Amino acid sequence: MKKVITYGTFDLLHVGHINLLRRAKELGDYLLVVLSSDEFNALKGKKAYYSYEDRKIILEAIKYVDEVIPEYNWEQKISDVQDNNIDVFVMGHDWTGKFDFLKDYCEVVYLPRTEGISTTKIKGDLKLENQK
Ligand code: C2G
Repeated sequence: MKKVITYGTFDLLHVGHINLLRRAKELGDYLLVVLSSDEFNALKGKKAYYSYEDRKIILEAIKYVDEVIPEYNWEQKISDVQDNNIDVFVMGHDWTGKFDFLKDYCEVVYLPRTEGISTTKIKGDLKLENQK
């Protein structure tokens, strides 16, 4: 069984996330999503709208996703790949090159991002909408 792993916050789920998850799953038979904890998001300077628990429930409902585990820090990726017998690591191409150190442990694939959508854009658009 070919196992794929990807990481992210996946807040305010949108079509960019779904495109990434669908294409990640297409690279294997099993997709493990490592979901940023609320504490780790604080480290990334992000505050998700939905809690970790809610973002996990939402991700687990997606047919491309087989398993969701927490991401607590930047350092856990090598052990995640080894402990879960991962064959392919996938991220959007905004991360190109950042995780090449994983090439010693698995295939590393950066996929094009979906243009025109992001959680930040959604929050910004809604803010403007509410100011009208
Ligand atoms: N993504 C995408 N297209 C978008 C928005 C996001 O392909 N329009 C991808 C990102 O490239 C990433 C995934 O969807 O691969 C999740 O995006 P975020 O939730 O923003 O994740 P991020 O904050 O980049 O966290 O350790 C790595 C970090 O946890 C990645």
